[in-house]
Order: sequence, then structure tokens, then C-alpha cells
Amino acid sequence: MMQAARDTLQDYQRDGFAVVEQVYATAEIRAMLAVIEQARTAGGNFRRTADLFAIRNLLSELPALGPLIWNARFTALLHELLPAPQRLVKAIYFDKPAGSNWVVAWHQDLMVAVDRRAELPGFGPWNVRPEGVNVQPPREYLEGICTLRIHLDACDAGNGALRVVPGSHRRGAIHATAISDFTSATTVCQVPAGGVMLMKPLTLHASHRSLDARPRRVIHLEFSSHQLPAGLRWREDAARAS
Ligand SMILES: O=C(O)CCC(=O)C(=O)O
Repeated sequence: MMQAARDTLQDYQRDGFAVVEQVYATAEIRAMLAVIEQARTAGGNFRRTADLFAIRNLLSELPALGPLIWNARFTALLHELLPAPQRLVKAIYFDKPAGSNWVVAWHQDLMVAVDRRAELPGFGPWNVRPEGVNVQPPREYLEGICTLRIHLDACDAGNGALRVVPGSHRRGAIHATAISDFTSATTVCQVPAGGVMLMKPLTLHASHRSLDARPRRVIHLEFSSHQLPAGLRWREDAARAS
């Protein structure tokens, strides 16, 4: 591995986030945007408001994105981050359009999407909705997830970049009432177009509204090498395999 890449992965382990630049060339980004722009935007996985366009279960909805995302650099990065098999456990597209008022409060990503409810020690609370089942798994499963956010536009504080609390992933699940104790030292994650932001789900994160005329389009992917117990399956993995 190159020294720069090694340093980035060390930052990621220590701080709970890092940015890898130049994973995608301009033509590759254009090809991904073309697939997204041609998508039929009907159905429960699509949400479009003035402030947010989101597509859940992205790879099931738009399988043509798969070969564009898994280019040689992305595949190598994923192998550096996690042992095989790197299962895709969540895939969402977020477009925070120019001038968007979409504000995301400080939180950790504690819930994972699974294929059904099951009584398992350490799993819960459960959230069962028509659009799917979500559960908070034991800490070891959350620590085993790696989030990769592919940036299709350059982003910074002006267009609503993600903000994080470095090192907060080491504190486990933080109670909602204690979150404000952690948010005095934060970092704005500037990412150039074609870059990938790495993040651990236990890293506290938030984002402000957009203050300028540039969109902020991101493909948010989460991977894990873990298999869930007792035949429970990650929902995105189960949907893609069926
Ligand atoms: O993209 C953002 O600004 C927020 C996304 C987020 O908080 C999440 O995926 O948990």
C-alpha cells in the first residue's frame, strides 16, 4: 500500500472518518449521474421534496450503478478497509440541492436494516414499518460497518458538507441527552468531486443547510464483513441476492 493511503486509513481508525481523493474521474461521475437522472422516480424507495431527493435501496433500484461504482480504485479501497466478503448493507443516494434547507441533527447511525424481526440477545430496539425492519445491533456489529460516501460534487461548508466529531466512535452508543457534551470540537468534511469520505457509523455526524448554488450529491454505501446471527440477513444484501 502507498504511504498516503496508509496514513488515510490510520486517520480513519483514529478519528472515525477520513477522505480519499480521486477515486473517480470526471467521466465516471458523469456516467453515474446519467444512470441516476434516468431513474423512474416512482415508488416507496424514492423521496423527492424541495430540500432533498433520496433513493433508498439504491443498488436494487438502479443495478446499472454497480459496475460504475466498483472501479479498480474503489475495489482496492474496500479490500483495504474490510476483509472479504464485503457485504453491502445499505445504499442510499442523497441529493441536497442548491439552497436546500435540509438540516441533519447530530446523531450516530445506530440502526441497521434487516430482512425480518427475530428475538436475539443484544438486538433492539426494533423498528418494524411497512418499508422494512430496522434494529440496533450489538456494538460489535456497528463497529464492523464501514461507510463510504462517494461525492459526485465537490462539497464544503457552503453546500452542506457533513460535520463530524473526531474520535466520537470510540464512545459506543451515546445517549441522546449526552450528545451535546461532545459537539464543541467538530470538523467540516470537505471532499472534492470524485472523492470518497470514509466514516464509522458510531462517529457523531450532522449537516447544515446549503448556503449556495451548488448541489451536494452523494452515494452513501455501508459495508460489513459480518454475518448476522440465527439466519437474520442484512436487508440490502438479501434484496440483491434474491
Ligand atoms: O448526508 C447528510 O448530510 C446526512 C446523512 C446522514 O446523516 C446519515 O446518512 O446518517
